[in-house]
Amino acid sequence: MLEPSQKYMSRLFKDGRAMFLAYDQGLEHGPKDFNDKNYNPEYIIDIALRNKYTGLIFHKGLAEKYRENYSGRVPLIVKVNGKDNIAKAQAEEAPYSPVVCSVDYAVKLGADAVGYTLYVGSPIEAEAMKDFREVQEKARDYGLPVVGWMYPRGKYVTNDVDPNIVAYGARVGLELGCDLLKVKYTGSKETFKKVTDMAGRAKVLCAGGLKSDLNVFLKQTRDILDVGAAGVAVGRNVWQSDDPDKVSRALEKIIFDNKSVEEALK
Ligand code: FBP
Repeated sequence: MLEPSQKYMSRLFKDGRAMFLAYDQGLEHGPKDFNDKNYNPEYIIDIALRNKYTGLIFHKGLAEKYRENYSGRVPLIVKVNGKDNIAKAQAEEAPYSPVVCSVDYAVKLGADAVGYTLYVGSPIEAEAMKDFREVQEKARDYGLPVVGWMYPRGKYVTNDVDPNIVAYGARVGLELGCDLLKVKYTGSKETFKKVTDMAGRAKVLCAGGLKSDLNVFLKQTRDILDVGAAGVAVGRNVWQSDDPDKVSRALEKIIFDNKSVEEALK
């Protein structure tokens, strides 16, 4: 197969739009992201099930242990590479995220897509590109969509949200065979258009980033959709909120019903 199967793509998208709940931060950031509710994967799964998420992003350990809670009820995206955040200085200089789950195993877990973080521009990017080639081609054997976390980073990247660098990251994802690209927000609608342009036929999803003011986050979401993004893959702005259902419902209205921020908050 040279493209992802429609069976999977139609689960991940509703009318061409996607809304994924990301919960890989336990590995990527550690406990500092969590409070006394959201450290528990069951709390996150319940948010996904109560609302209209079209994907739940887990590393393999959560996918295994919490299977009975989510399986068959929300599409699963398995992150197949990952790293912790303890050797921070090294990660800032030369980031590398090893493969921690094979595509074969992701399929056994019932994945509807696989996710891979590529630190574009890292001094050891060549290693990651080889890993990614194997992941991407194996995913094709199964018709599984490939979601690329396209994150320019490392000592040669001075500003990881510079529009030119985010757009370059998106283009790298298109060139390497990603079907969906998860990128960071560039700060404005105008600059984000360059990112969606460079992404070509790959679908662009925006990460949420650090928890921000709800209006600011929703405006960012409205803006990225207006310039061609397909949706969001968001974590902290939802599950660090005191009212994750309110955030989720507003996102649904913007993403699936094309509402304005004001209408979404009514
Ligand atoms: P958020 O919406 O919480 O920012 O999550 C998006 C995400 O890409 C996660 O999937 C991932 O764990 C994290 O951000 C990576 O963040 P960082 O930029 O610190 O590597």
